[in-house]
Amino acid sequence: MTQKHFPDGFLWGGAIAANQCEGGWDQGGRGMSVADCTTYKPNVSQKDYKAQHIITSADIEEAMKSKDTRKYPKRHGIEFYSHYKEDIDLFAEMGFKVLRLSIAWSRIFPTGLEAEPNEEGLKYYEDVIRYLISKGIEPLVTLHHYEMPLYLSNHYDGWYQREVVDFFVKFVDVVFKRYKGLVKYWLTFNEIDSAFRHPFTTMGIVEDRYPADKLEEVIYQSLHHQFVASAKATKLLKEIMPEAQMGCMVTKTLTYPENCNPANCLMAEKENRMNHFYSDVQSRGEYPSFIFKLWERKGINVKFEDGDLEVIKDYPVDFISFSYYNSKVSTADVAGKEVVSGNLSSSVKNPYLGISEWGWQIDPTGLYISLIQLYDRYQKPCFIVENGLGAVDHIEEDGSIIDDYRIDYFKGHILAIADAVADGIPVMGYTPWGCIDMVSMSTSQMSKRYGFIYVDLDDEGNGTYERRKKKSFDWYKNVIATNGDCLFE
Ligand code: BGP
Repeated sequence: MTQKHFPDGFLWGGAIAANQCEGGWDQGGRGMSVADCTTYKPNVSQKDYKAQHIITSADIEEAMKSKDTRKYPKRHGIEFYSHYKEDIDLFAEMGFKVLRLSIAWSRIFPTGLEAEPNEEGLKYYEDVIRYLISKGIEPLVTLHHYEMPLYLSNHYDGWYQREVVDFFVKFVDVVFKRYKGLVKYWLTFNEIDSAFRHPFTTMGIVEDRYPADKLEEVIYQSLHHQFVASAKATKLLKEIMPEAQMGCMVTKTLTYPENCNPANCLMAEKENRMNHFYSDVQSRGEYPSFIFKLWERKGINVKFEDGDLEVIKDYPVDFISFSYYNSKVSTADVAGKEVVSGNLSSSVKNPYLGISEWGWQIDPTGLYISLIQLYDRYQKPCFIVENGLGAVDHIEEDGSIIDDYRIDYFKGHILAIADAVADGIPVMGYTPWGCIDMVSMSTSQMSKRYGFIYVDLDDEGNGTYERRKKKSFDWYKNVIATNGDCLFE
């Protein structure tokens, strides 16, 4: 049997996002972002992902008056804003080849409307990027990761109003010109398919501002604006830095049928097709026909401006990036079946899989299947830019953190990637989510930890922010040092 190998130059690393790690929410001239309004929600069921994310107009009013950072944990994150050198040193010690990070739009244009960008914000990211490069770490930058200036949400209906496309393109133009020659890999919208799951986080849409029967149309219209903005950003990238590459970023919510009952198979097929809709537009450059039919049936009217379809067609992404945490199971007959949670989704329980403390099903084979599906569909290089296990970690008396559960999780998933690589699928890299503990996206908990590095901070915001290596730190360091070979021994 031939020994499996990861390709030379495989981009091992980790992923973080400004809204969950940066903090410094009122420093450096940053404006308020939608993420500053999300509260710590320990009591919301993991199965009710809608309730984890819902934000009302009254919640926003209250958040705008408050300076509290405990109630709004994303305002402090893990203070990467001031700790970035220490954190990057630790990433470099693990041997990272790449770090996925995001730029907070509100740090560059505090309301989104300013005539000139905020130099302090631009300088901050330049410092971070240059520091990464000085340590041999390639930056992979997401332009829009679950935050936008709150002002645009309040005054332009988030992504619903067309002008926001121009505001975003202006932001992107400034960023590309400033970081030209420094950043090779870019992503436009993080998990663009979250539009319906949490419209506020994804596109600044406050659901109570629209009649319930209009909401779906509002979201599709906003999504169209994001697709246009993504294509325009890709066009700019090709003009400003032809050597750089743009990726889309989708949540891979792989759905299995519960059994071979054709009704269940059809249901799963339709869910997978809907999951692929977003990358279909961004990668193939075309809306799939079933969406037009769906809009027709539902009386949804999405306005396209002249040139929209052309720019989407002419500027598809170069590679497919995605997050993968769990698979799902579909059945036409849910009655009496146990329901489990997942990343932004719920499903009936799959009896063949283990489950995380947060009820997410653990399925490494599903990652291999996802890579097959995405590569067969698009024939473009794939990049796994999020994957990981949220777990409660315990500090032993001697100060160590023995997170074998996390090591097992990663081992299974990296071996699944190796299977895909052995099939000839071009996988560019792997950036596990939350390579350093940070505030959870859905519930704003700190206790849901993903990192190789522990951060001393609890759910109530108490702690020293001290960083500490977990057992998985050295384990991952060895995986990178051997380019994955240690896993095949
Ligand atoms: C993805 C998001 C991330 C991240 C991750 C884990 O959907 O892109 O921002 O946080 O999920 O989710 P959570 O933090 O809610 O556990």
